[in-house]
Amino acid sequence: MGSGIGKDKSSIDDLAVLGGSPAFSEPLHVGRPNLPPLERFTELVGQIFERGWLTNSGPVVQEFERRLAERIGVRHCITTTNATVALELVIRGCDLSGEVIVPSFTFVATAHAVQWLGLTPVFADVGPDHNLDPDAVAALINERTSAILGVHLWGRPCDVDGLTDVARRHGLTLLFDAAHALGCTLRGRNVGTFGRAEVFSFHATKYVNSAEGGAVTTNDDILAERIRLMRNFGFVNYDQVIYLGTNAKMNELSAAMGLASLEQIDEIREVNRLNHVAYLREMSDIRGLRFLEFSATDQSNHQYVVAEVDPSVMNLERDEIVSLLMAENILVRRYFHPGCHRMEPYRTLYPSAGVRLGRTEHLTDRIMVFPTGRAVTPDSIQRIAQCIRLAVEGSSRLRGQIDTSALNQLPRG
Ligand code: T4K
Repeated sequence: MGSGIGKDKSSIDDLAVLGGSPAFSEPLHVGRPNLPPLERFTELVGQIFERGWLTNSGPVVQEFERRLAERIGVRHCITTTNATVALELVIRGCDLSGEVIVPSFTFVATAHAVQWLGLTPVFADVGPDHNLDPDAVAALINERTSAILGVHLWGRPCDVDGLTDVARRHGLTLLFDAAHALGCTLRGRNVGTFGRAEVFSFHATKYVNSAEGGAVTTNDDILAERIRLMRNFGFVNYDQVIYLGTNAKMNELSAAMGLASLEQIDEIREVNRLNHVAYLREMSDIRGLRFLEFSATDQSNHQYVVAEVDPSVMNLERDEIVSLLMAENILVRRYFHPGCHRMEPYRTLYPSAGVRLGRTEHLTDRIMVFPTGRAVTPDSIQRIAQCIRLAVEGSSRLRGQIDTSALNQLPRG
């Protein structure tokens, strides 16, 4: 996992885009898993081998669910194969129909879950906090609307009060995609307890990881029962099926990874928080680069280090600085470029959505996300800052000269 720090750079000519050697000899990724101690994982796997019980709500899954529910302070936590499927179960479990209002500024899974079930995702713009703007949501409600699906982007909670108010006034179901927000709070209350249900992701790149995995949390007993049935083909006992179902079960090996990962979250939160502080310290003086801040009173997992590039001040486009950093082996990401509404099938299905998504388009053209977690050290953050500082100082020489075409052709892992 070492990032292999290369030679120091002292002038613009040392930048890799101008022929210098990369700042890092190995790629520094966004989303490197914060792996739990191998001994703890193998201890749990050893127990799984002894029991010979691999899936179908085994003891490790049950323990993972119990600990998550306890930590979040919610009555039900139901794990699944991943968060995308968890969203689908929730949407189906709530009997939604017609239109569901979602942000376009999110990972495409949020919209896909709605579209996959034959409903229509209606994209609403976000506010300055990058989350759904309740006024923009209210303006899109009509007789076909059945729900609002907010996303706590970057782990910063939505305007829950504002969205709850809109949902109540119009009799809509309110759900949250909390894939980024495990361990985050809003005025002291844990994410995972809002709306009718919330959905978490335990993908390898997440704060808590089970390699692949997700969960639904809810205080709604009826919905919880439906989701438990749906994730296991609708079986209520050995032979009896009483509900339409699918196979969305988390297996014991994933749960072992999840449990071991959950046990280290306080330590990872602190690593992430200190990295965030270091990014702010090293780069707050760089013109045209503004890091997203987090509430001082609420808790965050600091899983994402997010910055906005202002090209008119930096004198470089976001994609130019991203390409320049990639040449240095700093694989910053353009989450969530270009916005769901500009991806297929949505751009073809809903071609006019962009008209009302001014802030979304502004952000998706300017945001970049930096590596964090255990894979990042204060030294590496200093090194990243050095590259950006040299680029900004030499921007008049670099502007328009950096080839950004490769960004749209990067293979997926
Ligand atoms: N809602 C929201 C708001 C979400 O952000 C997501 C997922 C979901 C719903 C759906 O959750 P799941 O159904 O996945 O549970 C990644 C993840 O694949 C995705 O789970 C996540 N959001 C999204 C924000 O990030 P990519 O496109 O960045 O994946 P990828 O494969 O490029 O991985 C990122 C980097 O992580 C790689 O460059 C290297 C590193 N990596 C990755 C994996 C898988 C590792 O070092 N080891 C690994 O095992 O989407």
